[in-house]
Amino acid sequence: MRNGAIIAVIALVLLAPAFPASENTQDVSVLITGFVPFDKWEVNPSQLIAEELNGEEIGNAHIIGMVLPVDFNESFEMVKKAMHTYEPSVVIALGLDGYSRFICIEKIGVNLKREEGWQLSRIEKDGPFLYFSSIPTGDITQEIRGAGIPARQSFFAGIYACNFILYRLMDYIHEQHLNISAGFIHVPPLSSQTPYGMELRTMVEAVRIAITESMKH
Ligand code: PCA
Repeated sequence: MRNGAIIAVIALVLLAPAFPASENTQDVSVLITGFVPFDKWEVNPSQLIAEELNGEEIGNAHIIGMVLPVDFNESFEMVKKAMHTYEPSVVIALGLDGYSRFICIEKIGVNLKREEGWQLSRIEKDGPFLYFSSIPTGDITQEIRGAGIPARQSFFAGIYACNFILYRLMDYIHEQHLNISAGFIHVPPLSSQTPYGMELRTMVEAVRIAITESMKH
């Protein structure tokens, strides 16, 4: 009897990983952020994408879309709070690159920011010069292109709010040892904004692909 009980416990322990509890299949969350309009851009497509994806289910992930102010510290504080509230396994921040005609999957965040009057300073005084994003940028680029959407990997996210959020995100994840894949995607303007722009639904589709690929890692 005693031996039987021990064998049963051992069998349960060994078999458990093969039969994950069914409640575990829906509780992954993905945080997608966009920015409000800035400079001459009266509409920021990254905001519209985050709003559109908010509440959507992709695979077994629940998407949380949020919109950030174009303010260095305030934007990152909001992301940090959301990471603690929702405990996402993937965070992808989005922003507008007004001069691009591609979806740009950013690979690198640099430790530089542009202040008022084009003054340059470090984001983190003693931080590393760069961080790599931890979403699979190559696979994402390939899959988005495979869907017929113009996309490329980019190795410079600029020195403004978008690069800042990418750098701070990677720095925080690194410092806190969080198990989160994170990265940044720049989108072009909407086709209603410039002749070289892209339709909103195409951009939303590209970000869905990025989420799917990021969840595989
Ligand atoms: N694009 C800017 C900031 C906000 C946005 O959407 C950038 O590329 O830094």
